[in-house]
Amino acid sequence: MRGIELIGVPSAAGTHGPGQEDAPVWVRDAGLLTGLAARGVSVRDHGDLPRVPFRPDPEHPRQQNLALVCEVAQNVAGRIAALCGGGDGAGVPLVLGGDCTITVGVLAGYLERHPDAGLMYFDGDIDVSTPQTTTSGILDTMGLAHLLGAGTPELARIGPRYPLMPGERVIAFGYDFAEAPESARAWLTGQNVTQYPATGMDDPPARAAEAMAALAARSRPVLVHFDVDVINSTEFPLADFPHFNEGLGYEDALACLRVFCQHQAFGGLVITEVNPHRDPDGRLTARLAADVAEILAG
Ligand SMILES: [Mn+2]
Repeated sequence: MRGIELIGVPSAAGTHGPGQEDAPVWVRDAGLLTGLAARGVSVRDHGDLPRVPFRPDPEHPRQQNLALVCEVAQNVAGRIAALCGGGDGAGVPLVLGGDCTITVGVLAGYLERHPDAGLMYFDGDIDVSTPQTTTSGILDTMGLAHLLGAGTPELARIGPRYPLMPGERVIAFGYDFAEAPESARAWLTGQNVTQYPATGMDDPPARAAEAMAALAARSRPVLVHFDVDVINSTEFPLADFPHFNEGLGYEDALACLRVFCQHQAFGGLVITEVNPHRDPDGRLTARLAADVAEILAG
């Protein structure tokens, strides 16, 4: 069993309201750490990066808080590169977000050590908006676009190369058509990103195994971006931005996560978009934390 290098990124810089800046502490305390310890998983907890609460940014309506988002991403990149550089004894990174834009920073750091890495983008959204095409200006709807080199150069060019990821090394898994217009899906196809939308998906764990095998065959190790909004909010309303009656059921989503994280090529997990404000009594987060601990223990 490999150990875990844990880091929290308490940032809501890239989103539309408060909450996610408190997620890393919330998830740790919901039983993640005790669950991992109880299963004998060795965890090195590197603490949290500086807390970045949400703030409005009316001066930049098409790229809200871009400078802050880039600063957080740069910080994350530096920390991840250092954590992954610990030699053979280094565990796999487990990153607790924070909004979705932190994954751009995680990848930027990860690629310093793993230039052939793949990305399983397990998310209820397609995230291919750009400051040119957006209506909201919210950067956490733009993460995948920037990873693939589109969007604003300040964010797309933060890593060791440009674009950060070739499309062939990315799979978009679990987004719903309701949040992904045909034009966005076509753009992603044009980037050679293989897609497994949740809409109409039969047997999600089997599709997850197929997707993971395909990605691992052309890119290793595989980093898993897990936005909890990939889970139907009607059943499990923990995500910052709800997706009601869309996406995967809780059990199916966690079964897919299990497939990704227990694959031989698995190389790290980023958990994003947990909003403690959606879970006042902590029950949803406790369930998620227990299941994630069980999955990571293998
Ligand atoms: Mn999402």
